[in-house]
Amino acid sequence: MITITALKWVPPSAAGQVRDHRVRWILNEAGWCYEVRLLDAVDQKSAAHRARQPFGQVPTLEEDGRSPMFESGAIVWTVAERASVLIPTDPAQRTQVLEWCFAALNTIEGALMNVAEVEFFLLDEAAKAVRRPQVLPFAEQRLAELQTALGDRDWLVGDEFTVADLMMSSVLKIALSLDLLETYPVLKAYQERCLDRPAYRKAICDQCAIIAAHGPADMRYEDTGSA
Ligand SMILES: N[C@@H](CCC(=O)N[C@@H](CS)C(=O)NCC(=O)O)C(=O)O
Repeated sequence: MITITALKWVPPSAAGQVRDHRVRWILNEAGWCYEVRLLDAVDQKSAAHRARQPFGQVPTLEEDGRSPMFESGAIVWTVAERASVLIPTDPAQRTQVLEWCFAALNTIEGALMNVAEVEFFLLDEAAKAVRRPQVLPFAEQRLAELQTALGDRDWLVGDEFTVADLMMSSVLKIALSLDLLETYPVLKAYQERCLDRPAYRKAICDQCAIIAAHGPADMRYEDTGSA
């Protein structure tokens, strides 16, 4: 049995964005069933969860007889490899897929998250106005470079959708939520192509159903530890 972790609730604007959608997506692509352990803020801090995820985050994946895993990219890659889905058999292409997975999570996601932190988490408008020009041009540069690298190809590696496209299109959801993709029509079309998969749609639908069934009180943000 496979068990993943997800958050009980996030603000509606973040529904469909929480990174367990990546793990749900690859498990759906593999056709592997899984259960979900829902966490609130207290659970995230618990020793039991820290043993699975040192930073108290989601997602994680546990499976009977195997060590628990954290980091969405590592989980997606490992499931894809074990299930032999969305990973080319050709060694050179396989290496390219791995490169693009790291590029998605390191080169692109970091740049986009800097902008997301300004737009979604900084509350002070004056602070936003100072920070935005420090991070936005760099994110835009990365998107432009990615668009150039993709060129007129449908997929990042080879002729088929791979886990590189799964990871990159998931990361580009951050750009979409920031309205940054309009300027990059090739990337926008690429992302739409990647997300047009039943396994993705089911992942998002399942995540959003859990979030809709809960509310902020379920997250026990203010728990004092006395309960
Ligand atoms: N690099 C990690 C990032 C995980 C992450 O940022 N998870 C967020 C949800 S999308 C989380 O758990 N946030 C709650 C927290 O950090 O306390 C991964 O890709 O798995």
